[in-house]
Formats: sequence, C-alpha cells, structure tokens
Amino acid sequence: MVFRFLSRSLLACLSALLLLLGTALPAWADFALPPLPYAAEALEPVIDATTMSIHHDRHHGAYVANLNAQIRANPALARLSLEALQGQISRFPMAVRNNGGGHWNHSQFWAVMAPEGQGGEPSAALLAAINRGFGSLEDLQTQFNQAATGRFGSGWAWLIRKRDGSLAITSTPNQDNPLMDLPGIERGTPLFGLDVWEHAYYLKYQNRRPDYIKAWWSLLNWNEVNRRYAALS
Ligand code: MN3
Repeated sequence: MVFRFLSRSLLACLSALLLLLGTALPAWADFALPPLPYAAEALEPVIDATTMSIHHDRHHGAYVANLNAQIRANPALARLSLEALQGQISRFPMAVRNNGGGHWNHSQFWAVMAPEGQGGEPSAALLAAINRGFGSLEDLQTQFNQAATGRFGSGWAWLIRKRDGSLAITSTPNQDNPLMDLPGIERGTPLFGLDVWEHAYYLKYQNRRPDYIKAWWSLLNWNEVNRRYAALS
C-alpha cells in the first residue's frame, strides 16, 4: 500500500517534471546576453562605466529579452543562430528585426573594443586591404567618421568586407546591419561597427557625437578585427 502510494507520487512527480520540461522547452533555444569581455570601467575615460553598464545590462539586455519574447509567435526563430537570422531578417516582423539586429550589433560592439593600449594594430593583410580601398588608415578613419557623424538619428557606422573581397564603409539606421537581406542596405560582413545611438555616449559627451567618435578609435580592438578579417579571407 505504502509502496503503491509512493510509486503513484513518484509518477505524479515525474509527469509534473515532464510537463514543466515541456513548457520550458523553447527556453533551450533562447538567445542569451553575452557578458562584457572586460570590466564596465575598463574603457574609461573614453566610455564611462555607467554608460557601459546601462548600455550592456539594460539596452542590450532588453534587445535579448524582447527577441526571446518573439520566439513563440515566430517559431522559426528557435532554429536559427543569431548570425543566420540576420541574413533572413526580411521574413520576420519589425520587432524581430529591431531586437535581433540589436542583439547581433551589440554582441559585435563589445567584442571589437578593448581597453586603451590593448587593441593591437591592423595586421599586414588587413592594412594592405585598407590601403587598396581607402589610400591609408587615416583616410579610412576620415571616411568612417563622416559616415558615423552623418548618420541622422540613431544607427551604426560599419567597416565591411564585401562579397568581392573589397572593403567599404557604410551606415545603417536603427538596429539594421549590413548582414540583413533588406533593400537599401549595402551588404557585406562587418569587420567592426560603431554604435552612434545617443545611449552610447550621451552621459559623457552629450550632443558632441564627433568627439565620441574621434575618441573611440583608441578603443578599437584590432586583434579581434584582424581575426574577423582573416576568417573571411
Ligand atoms: Mn546601443
């Protein structure tokens, strides 16, 4: 009798567990907020710790949470990697485009920055491509700064590698990016992208976006950019 009661409770427990697992299953495919690869204060004085914490924990965190909230209505999302999603973004509603783009864009943003003095330099191969495409690194920086400064409202400036192997500078509005299959976007694989939304710089620079852009170059993680370039070549 006791045994039967026990086994029945065990069965009840098991089925409750299975039910729980079943409803929790979509969670296996959830997108996750990557931790910052350095301390929030590591990029000071160029980017202050408060901006970094709010930007990563709250802004990027919200893109991830909002993207996950779209999985139930768009089950195809659960089978896509974040990168693959970008190339098929036209199939999905605007909420997926904004939050999926926001998640990918910010994930690369943290990775292409490093504390001052730790980012290294462009590799010989990348520098050769830069010289071919822009004349010099200084010319690339001038053009990139123009694209970043000239982006009206919120968006990103990018250095991309196009399908034909050449480099180009481009800019996208909101949380769009050059991987997206959308009309009006110059497509290519980003080597790095700079966030020029006000939330990225306003606490320290207020309306002085050009000062933020100019200072940002000292944070660029060339080691990571070199790695990305080499992986594509
Ligand atoms: Mn941002």
